[in-house]
This record gives sequence, C-alpha cells and structure tokens, in this order.
Amino acid sequence: MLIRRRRGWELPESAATPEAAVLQRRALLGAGAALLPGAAAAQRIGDAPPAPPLPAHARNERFEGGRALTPERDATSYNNFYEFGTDKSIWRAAQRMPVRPWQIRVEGMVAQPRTFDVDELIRLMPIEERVYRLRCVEAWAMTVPWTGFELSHLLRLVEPLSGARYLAFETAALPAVMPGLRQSWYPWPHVEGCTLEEAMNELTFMPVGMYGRPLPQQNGGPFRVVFPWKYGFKSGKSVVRITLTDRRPQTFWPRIQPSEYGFWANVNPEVAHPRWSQATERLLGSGERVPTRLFNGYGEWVAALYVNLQRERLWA
Ligand SMILES: Nc1nc2c(c(=O)[nH]1)N[C@H]1C(S)=C(S)[C@@H](COP(=O)(O)O)O[C@H]1N2
Ligand SMILES: [Mo]
Repeated sequence: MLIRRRRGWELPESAATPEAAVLQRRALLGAGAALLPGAAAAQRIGDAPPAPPLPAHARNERFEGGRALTPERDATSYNNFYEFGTDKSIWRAAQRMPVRPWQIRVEGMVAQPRTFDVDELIRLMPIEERVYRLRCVEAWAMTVPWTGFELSHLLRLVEPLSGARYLAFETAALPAVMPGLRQSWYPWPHVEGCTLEEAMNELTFMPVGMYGRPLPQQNGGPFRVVFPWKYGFKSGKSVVRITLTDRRPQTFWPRIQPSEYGFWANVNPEVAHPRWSQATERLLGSGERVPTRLFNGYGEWVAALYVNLQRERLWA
C-alpha cells in the first residue's frame, strides 16, 4: 500500500475473464472443482483440509451491488494480505494456511465471553448472501457476493457490557505459513477496529464465503469482517479474536503511517490521499474507471453515525 505500482487491474478489458465464462465453467465443473486459483493450488499443496460446503442460504436482495459482479477469478487472485506478502499475487501462498479447525474467541467487555468453532458459528448464525461494493484506499474496487452474517447477531450472543465502546479484530499470526510476519517492521498481529455502534450497524458483515463457496484464504478465509462504507483496509481477514474494549484500539495502518491512514477511514471522493486522488476508482476485472461515492454509496445506512463527530478525521 505504501508504494504505488502498475497492477493487474491495468490490463485491458480483453485480458480479463468475463463473468459469464466463469459462471459457465463453474456450472460445468460443479462446486469444488472449478478452475480457480484457490482450488487448484489447494489440490497441489494438499496440506490444508478444505472447509465444508456452505449451508443452503438465500441472497438478501435489499443490498444491491448496483454494478456487475467482479469476476470471481479477479476477486480471488488480486488481493491485499500482507501476512503473505506485499504484492497482489499472494493467493497461492495463502493456500498453505489451514482453515480447519478454526476458532474465534470473543472476549473483553462482554457478559458471555466465548470461543466458537467456525463451523459452530456458521450453524448458530442466520447465514445469507449480500452483494457489497468494496473500495480499497488504493483506488481499485470490486463488487462481491459475500456469504455470512451480521456482526450484530454475534454480539447479541456475547452480551456487550454497558462500558464497551470499541471492537478490535485480530488476524491469525501463523509464522509457519505467513512469510510476511518476518517483516518485523509491521505491527503484527494485524489488528483492525471499529466502534460498537459501527459494529451493530446492519451493514457490518462477517463473511464465511464468497461466490457461493467457502471464503478462500487469500480473501480472509475462513472468517473476516467487511465494512462496505469504509476503505478496504478496515476489513480484517482471517479473524481469530474479537475484543470489546472501552479504548480505541491501535490499528495496523495508522500505526505504520498515521499521516496517511486513520481510524475511521470512511470512503470520501473529495478527500484525497496525500499521494493520490480518491475521486474515482478502477473496477477489478473490467478495468473501467467510475466515480467514487461518499460512504461508498452506503450513506443512507451509516451517515447518521458520524453527525456528532465532525471534528474527527473521518475520511482517511
Ligand atoms: N489481516 C489482514 N487483513 C487485511 C489486509 C491485510 O494485509 N492483512 N489487507 C486489507 C486491505 S488493504 C484490503 S483492500 C482488503 C482486501 O480484501 P480482498 O483481498 O478480499 O479484496 O483486505 C484488508 N484486510
Ligand atoms: Mo486496501
């Protein structure tokens, strides 16, 4: 993120696999055998037991992408996941991360601290599909059908205490499979955070799948968070711990570069990054450039959260 380089999304449109072709391939091959980077590499390396298929679930049509879905191949092969390396092509390395068994600890200022097995959590939670836009602070974007559940449902289970104000999301730190952890100047483990009010917003979603399949490791499998109105760096991947606290957590990018990245990181086309404009974004897959929208177009859900915070640095 610190260095801006030419990337795969700058390929001409003709170089990308059209969504229709991907869907057709999927239909021909059936789930689990598609010619996708994740599935292919897992078969080759063979050291990570696969996640079981997702339970039957429906798309929640209240959330519309408003754009064509990003081809699955692009969303799963162009990723930011610094634990595996700083370039966009970490998908292959990420296959080495075992996703079963996987436990998630929810603790801190809650009445019922609890450790969940990820499959237990999937059984307990109301699972649905939502199409959300995701806008990276680097000015690329994708539109993805996530399968998962609203974070508010999980929080009700653990009963936040009245003094809890913030959540911290901690990513797994597995030195044996994450070469990025050797880059000791990064503040591992990766921690991201939000307010309890943001966590309770109905948009805040915990994906365990995408494109109808278990969430691939490179996209934060088996369990991550997404805040569709914030820059993508807020959405911590491969979460193992959620801590409720009364203090604002120290988060990954503001610790590395506080002049460029802040805690709130709400999407705003009018507030430039110190080194580039945020006015437009490039769609993964097609390479098309489109205008960026305030709160990534989700203002009707979240603008009210920030009316009394005008003195905060909300947009970086
Ligand atoms: N643990 C962890 N989570 C992370 C990152 C990371 O490097 N490590 N990168 C973030 C950034 S910058 C973005 S844009 C999104 C990318 O998610 P995607 O690869 O599924 O598109 O993940 C976010 N979550
Ligand atoms: Mo990002």
